[in-house]
Amino acid sequence: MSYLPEFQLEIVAEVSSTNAALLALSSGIHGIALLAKKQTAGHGRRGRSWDFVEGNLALSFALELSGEAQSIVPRLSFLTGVALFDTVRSFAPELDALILKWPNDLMLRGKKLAGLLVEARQSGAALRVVLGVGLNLRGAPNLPDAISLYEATGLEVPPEEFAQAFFLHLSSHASLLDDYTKLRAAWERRSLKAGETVFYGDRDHPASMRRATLLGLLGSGALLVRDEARGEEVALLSEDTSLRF
Ligand code: BT5
Repeated sequence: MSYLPEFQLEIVAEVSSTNAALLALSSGIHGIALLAKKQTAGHGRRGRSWDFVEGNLALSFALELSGEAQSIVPRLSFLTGVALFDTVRSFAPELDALILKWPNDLMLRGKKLAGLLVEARQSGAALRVVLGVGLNLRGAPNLPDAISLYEATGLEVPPEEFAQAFFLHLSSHASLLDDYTKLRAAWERRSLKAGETVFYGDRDHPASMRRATLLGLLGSGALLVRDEARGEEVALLSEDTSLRF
């Protein structure tokens, strides 16, 4: 079953947040994609801010899901991660140390190249889902762990071109939404390997970070790890947990 429409890309000069702009539309957002040349108040999870540098990608796309289709929401973020990874690779095939980091980051050489934010609102029987991608194409903000594609490769990829390539990759992988086992394998191939050491916790409180061994993804989208000190398995939920490696 195909859950993904053909996205219609709209480009605007400036917006506070592409996610907020799509969520503010009351209806008819299924299949709309919004690219902003400038984003002035982008946000991440739990109210964190997402910094924008001119020439970077600020892109959101929306779906309206009814009934059983609503169960694919956790899968959408993994599918988006896979498509994002492959899009970057298509522009920079030789790029090393590109890795997906649960739940929603694309890391390059240990630094954050892109972040993904999934927001959903119930609207009558339908669930409106907006997926937002921020990717440092041209410049990284002045943060210790941020990197841009330009600084890593010297490539100048226009955001519109990146967005078009991204939707091609998204649609070419869309059938993975029907098969979680395959989707998980595709995501894990582009991510850290089971058995690697990670640190998990609330990244806004570094002292809370705990050492663990990575075990793998669960069907719900949670990440299973073994806490080293406690010796027990813990399922991490994306809303309140960050990962470091
Ligand atoms: C995310 O949140 O990584 C999701 C970011 C999604 C941004 C897109 S842009 C288009 C759409 N419209 C929006 O308003 N949002 C989406 P989170 O995991 O909470 O990470 C946020 C943290 O990443 C911040 O607290 C900073 O530490 C870091 N950060 C902020 N801007 C960054 C950047 N440009 N590059 C790398 N790291 C950044």
